[in-house]
Amino acid sequence: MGGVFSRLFEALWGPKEYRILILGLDGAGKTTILYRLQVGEVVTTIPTIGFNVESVTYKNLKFQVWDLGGQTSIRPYWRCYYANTDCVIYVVDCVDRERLGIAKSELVAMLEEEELKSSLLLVFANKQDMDGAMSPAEVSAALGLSALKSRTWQIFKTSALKGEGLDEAMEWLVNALKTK
Ligand SMILES: Nc1nc2c(ncn2[C@@H]2O[C@H](COP(=O)(O)OP(=O)(O)OP(=O)(O)O)[C@@H](O)[C@H]2O)c(=O)[nH]1
Ligand SMILES: [Mg+2]
Repeated sequence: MGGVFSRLFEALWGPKEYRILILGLDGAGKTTILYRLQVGEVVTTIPTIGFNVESVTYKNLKFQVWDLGGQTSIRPYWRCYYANTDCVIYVVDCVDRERLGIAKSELVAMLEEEELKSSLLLVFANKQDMDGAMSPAEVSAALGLSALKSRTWQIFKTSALKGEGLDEAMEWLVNALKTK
């Protein structure tokens, strides 16, 4: 029955566009990831004041991807974008050990928000190309991911610079959305 309605919906309004938010502390690599996903290249970024939003198609699914600025003063505005989010991509700079605690508290606060109750969570353990980068297991433990209840989540090691790990993560997302 649901299939009939979704086909009817698609016929009338076109395929559903999934909404993704890319969040994480400043400098984690969010904007670099957005444009890696969209144009497949590394672009030169400047710190994001506000947001960037782009349409990305992957495996025939359409995504509206929002990349929000991560500086301390901008983080309170993240919540303005939570409604109707299908997936949060939370980006962690794996060489920024000092701020892992802040990354955790921002993540925990975000996941408590009612509007994100049914959102999937993808964590990108980014900057894996750099010496001394923390492993996904270390990041996962530091963020307390295994304690998350009733949340579908996964962590991937990525290098936005080299374009590594992004395909695997998007593959997981496509499958997770299908079974959501
Ligand atoms: N070595 C390495 N550098 C990266 C990687 N991803 C991003 N960077 C660099 O990290 C810096 C910050 O990247 P941005 O994408 O601008 O970071 P952001 O998360 O959008 O930062 P805000 O907009 O301030 O929230 C840039 O110099 C990027 O080139 C990566 O995987 N490896
Ligand atoms: Mg940015």
